[in-house]
Amino acid sequence: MDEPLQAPAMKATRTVEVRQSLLDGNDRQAALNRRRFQELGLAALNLVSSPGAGKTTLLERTLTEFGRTTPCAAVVGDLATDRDAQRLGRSRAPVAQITTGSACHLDAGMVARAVDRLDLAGARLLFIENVGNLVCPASFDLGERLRVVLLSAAEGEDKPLKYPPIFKSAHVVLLTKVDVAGVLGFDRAAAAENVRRIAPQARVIELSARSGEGIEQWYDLLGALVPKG
Ligand SMILES: Nc1nc2c(ncn2[C@@H]2O[C@H](COP(=O)(O)OP(=O)(O)OP(=O)(O)O)[C@@H](O)[C@H]2O)c(=O)[nH]1
Ligand SMILES: [Mg+2]
Repeated sequence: MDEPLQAPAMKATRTVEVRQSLLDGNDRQAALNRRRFQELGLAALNLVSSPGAGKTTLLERTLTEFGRTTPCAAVVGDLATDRDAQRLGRSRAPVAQITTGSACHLDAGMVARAVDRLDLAGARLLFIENVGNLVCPASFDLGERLRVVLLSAAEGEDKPLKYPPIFKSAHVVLLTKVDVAGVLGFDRAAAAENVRRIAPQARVIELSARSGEGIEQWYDLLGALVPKG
């Protein structure tokens, strides 16, 4: 009788231990990344959202417009293809694609290896576009200075209430695709209120990478983040 009762409990304990040591290892590498970015005079941003919330579209515009005066670089993670790296590379910024295979998030080691492939001379900001996923990236520090969570008008106002960990970990929340908020019946004020309830620490910016509404606020925030000197 004892055996079948004990086995699942032991398995659960081991799973927790393995997960904890994975996260500890990631935190150590994230600290190394953070120090490396500091030494390079670089501020790193980790962009997280569900698939299709508009990370790459915002970065395409940012690298072209903001990147004109402030050199930037990007690392982008997807399960497969280098489509996003190709899109971002049109700006002529240094870009590295990470293909994770089946992993649903980036970890600090993947970012370190991708950064090895980039010529970061002169770059002041490093954008890290995470794999589209509103759950797993919450637990993985990449060594970023700022975590930016995107919530698009197409997803509904309730996502901060339903996926709290990622929003609690955000420094900034971008409400994206506000150009189509009306047609989608997306209540911008209600969404911002839900973010404030779950993540009172986060700065909220409503923007559209398509129409350009709100984009100056985003650029002001990036400008303030650029390391001095
Ligand atoms: N109307 C509108 N559409 C947008 C906006 N930003 C992105 N889109 C569209 O949303 C779709 C997804 O955009 P992406 O930028 O590829 O989204 P993503 O978050 O990078 O997606 P993944 O990398 O797959 O997670 C594309 O069809 C974009 O054209 C916006 O501001 N307004
Ligand atoms: Mg993308």
